[in-house]
Amino acid sequence: MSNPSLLILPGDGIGQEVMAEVRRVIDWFGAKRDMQFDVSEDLVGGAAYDKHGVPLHDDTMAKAQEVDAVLLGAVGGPAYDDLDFSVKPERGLLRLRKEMDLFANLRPAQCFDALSDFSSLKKELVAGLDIMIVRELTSGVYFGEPRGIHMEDNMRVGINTQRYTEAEIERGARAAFEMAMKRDKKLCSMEKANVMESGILWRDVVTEVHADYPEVELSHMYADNGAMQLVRAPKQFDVIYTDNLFGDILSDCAAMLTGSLGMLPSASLGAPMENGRPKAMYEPVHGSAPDIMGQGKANPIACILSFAMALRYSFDEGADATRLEAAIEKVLADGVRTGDLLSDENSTAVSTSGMTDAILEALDA
Ligand code: GGG
Repeated sequence: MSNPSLLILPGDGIGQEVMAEVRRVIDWFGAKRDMQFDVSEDLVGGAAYDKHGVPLHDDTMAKAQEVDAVLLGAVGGPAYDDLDFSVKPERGLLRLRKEMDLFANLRPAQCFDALSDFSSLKKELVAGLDIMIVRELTSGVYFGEPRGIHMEDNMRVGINTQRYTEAEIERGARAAFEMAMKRDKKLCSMEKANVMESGILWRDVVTEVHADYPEVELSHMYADNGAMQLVRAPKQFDVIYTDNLFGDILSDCAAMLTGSLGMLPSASLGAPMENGRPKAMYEPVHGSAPDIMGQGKANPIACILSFAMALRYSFDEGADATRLEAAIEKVLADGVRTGDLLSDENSTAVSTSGMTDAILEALDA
């Protein structure tokens, strides 16, 4: 039987730095757990644009469709800000999500004990926090037509369209209810049904799907209230289901409850393939962070935790995913910190690779 295949797309900025660390973790699993992957690497985002003039080459797209899982770093950067939207680095990422049909984006926001003692937030607010945000990823305002900037009465007008079909809302809702069934059986759906037609439809469809999951306690919240509640009392939530744009914003908000955006992994899952496993891409929630690139300051944990999600959802290696997460928890408990994380006089400041050194050491122990 052939080894499971993994396509690595480091992308831009700190995406390249954190992915180099994930490759060390993959190597550890190969050497110490006899877990062999067929790993290939390719370009996406600005790096692909620099070489091919497009943010994702067709050959790379084809490879992504064939492998068992894609692991992506981050895309974007100021060097590409003035490019036409059709070739911006982010378009490479959106193409992968759309053409692989990765409609369910799982964004877990977990607060590790060692990071719960914020100066700006009360410890009891976030200690033990464990939320799963399910973001619809292939539709909504990111993809709706018409879109563009045109002239009207001698003025530029920018247009985006928020568009959802009931089928799109429904399949994401089913993924969210299934997730709730495996957890605390509580689902909060967030939209803006007070001001948006798509929000009204969203609320209707989620309520209809609820009939198939009577054990799950369903609530609805306007997304602006949801943002406030996330900061005010985040532990009221278990699973949150929301659309593409609100999901992007709310998960960044939730990230700060965990200590840093550098802590949040994600899994983007589609329909099952022939082998029964979902089409999948894993990436840290953070972007390319051009302000800290090349300085050894990036926190590799979000990307390493994304690999842990790949072990769990694509490779049926849940025990090894837990082993990796436990190693990260230990390292944080030991006070090892990249610059983005809360530290005190007992902490040990480390670089990007220093954090991985500590994680590998904990895995070895
Ligand atoms: N690793 C995530 C990343 O690179 N994000 C940059 C980006 O373009 N994100 C768009 C989005 O997820 O809304």
